[in-house]
Amino acid sequence: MSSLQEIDQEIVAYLLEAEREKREVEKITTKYPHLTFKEAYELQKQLIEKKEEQGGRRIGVKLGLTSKAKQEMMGVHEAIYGYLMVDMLSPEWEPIQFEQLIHPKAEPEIAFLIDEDIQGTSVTAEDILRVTKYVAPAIEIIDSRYLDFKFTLVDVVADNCSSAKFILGNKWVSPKGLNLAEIGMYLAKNSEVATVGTSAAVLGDPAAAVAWVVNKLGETGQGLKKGDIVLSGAITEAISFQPGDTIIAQFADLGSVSFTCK
Ligand code: 0L1
Ligand code: MG
Repeated sequence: MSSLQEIDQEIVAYLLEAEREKREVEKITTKYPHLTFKEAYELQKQLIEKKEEQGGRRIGVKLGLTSKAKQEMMGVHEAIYGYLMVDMLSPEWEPIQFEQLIHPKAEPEIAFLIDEDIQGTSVTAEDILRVTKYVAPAIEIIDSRYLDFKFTLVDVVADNCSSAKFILGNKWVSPKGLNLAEIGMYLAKNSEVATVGTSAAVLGDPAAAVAWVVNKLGETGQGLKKGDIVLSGAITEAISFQPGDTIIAQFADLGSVSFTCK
């Protein structure tokens, strides 16, 4: 019988290899159905540490399952979080290479640039606005390593919440004076509107979502650092794209962000 440590190493290697080889794989709970939510975060931590050992660098945090609709779909009542690594950040002018991904989808989000370390377990949306230098329009490209994007909560947390790439718009604005809970937006593919939403879909207010993740990190003695980027969660459902497609997310007050897939 394998020790827990051996199983963890095996799972982390399995997920990293799937990502490296751009190959979808069976979800880990098929082989290990008794893994818990807590163990999933431990696996995620080990996966990120492995990426760091291989030269990766954390540059922030992302939230997932922030909309009630997605939570209900997964049968959960809480959001989830993962980490953003430097190689996930793709400049707006650089095409996304489809062949470097498995079955990517794009979703619109609001990014926060944190200007002051913040840690705690009773952090509020107001605290987040106080330490946020800028907000910006963002598109997250999610690319679950699992077959057909099908997984349980445990699977997706261990897989760093399907993180793959993200793109930030070039208009960064102070959140002061903005009503971040009521930003309307649409996501278009090849000039056709694909989804429409408002930022209230993100736990009622994206700043409250960022407060949620800080409080969650606070439970394990972590927090956000000055310079961190936070992707606060998808405002609408994610859409698939193919080589040749151009995706744009247009936000009221925040401007737009786009990418082309090659
Ligand atoms: O960023 C996200 O909302 C993704 C969370 C994981 C669920 C998914 O891959 O759809
Ligand atoms: Mg997302």
